[in-house]
Amino acid sequence: MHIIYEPERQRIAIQKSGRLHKASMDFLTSRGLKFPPNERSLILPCENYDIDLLYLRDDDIPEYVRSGVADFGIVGENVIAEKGVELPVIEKLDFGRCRLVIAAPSDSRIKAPKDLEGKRIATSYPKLLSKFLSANGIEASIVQISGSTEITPELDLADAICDIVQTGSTLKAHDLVQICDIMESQAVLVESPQKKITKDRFLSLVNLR
Ligand code: PRT
Ligand code: ZN
Repeated sequence: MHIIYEPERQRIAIQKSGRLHKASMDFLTSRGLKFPPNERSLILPCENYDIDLLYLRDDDIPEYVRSGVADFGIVGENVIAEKGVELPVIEKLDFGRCRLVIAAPSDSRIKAPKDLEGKRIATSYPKLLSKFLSANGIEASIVQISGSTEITPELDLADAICDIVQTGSTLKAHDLVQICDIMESQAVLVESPQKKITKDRFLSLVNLR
């Protein structure tokens, strides 16, 4: 598909599918934006404003917004922090709330952060984990995997995990106990540092400026 670049249109990057998709759509429609039903398209034009939605993997949203390809994005603070991208936050959106924690099997000797010394920790958040470990003077090896970290201790790929927790039921199902918190997170509306004059139109439209 050939996408024509129309600089006067605003682009808002949101998660294509997953935990933040519906709440992101609901936020935009609650501010008056109307969208047609979408089956497969990765770019969805707004029906009543010069705005296009970009449907992306959440991990890609910070880079799209940083580079200015998207003017705005809705993404979890955890993802922005892991990518190490500085983006101005316009509004905290009060959904997608979760925590990044370290957890270990309940029968393990790992009960506190210092017990992680020399251990293997599986995570999809290697940068945030690495920062936490160095800030606490702990040397441990990071096992980087892309998801389902909770299974790694029982398969002996790791001694502990560093992952997102919301209700705690996944930890419980794998007999894992939280050792410490690394960060709290929620979805945020971020704007690109690349200025566009028309950006203010969107912000006043959604009553944010
Ligand atoms: O496909 P794409 O890359 O876009 O999506 P994804 O699979 O990477 O992310 P997705 O849809 O799972 O989550 C998107 C964002 O939602 C995350 O980056 C967080 O900001 C936020 N969020 C809120 C969560 C959770 N709650 C959550 N519970 N992200 C993940 N989880 C997972 C967690 O990884 C663990 O496996 O849910 C499990 C734990 O949940 P509880 O309720 O059992 O504790
Ligand atoms: Zn992702």
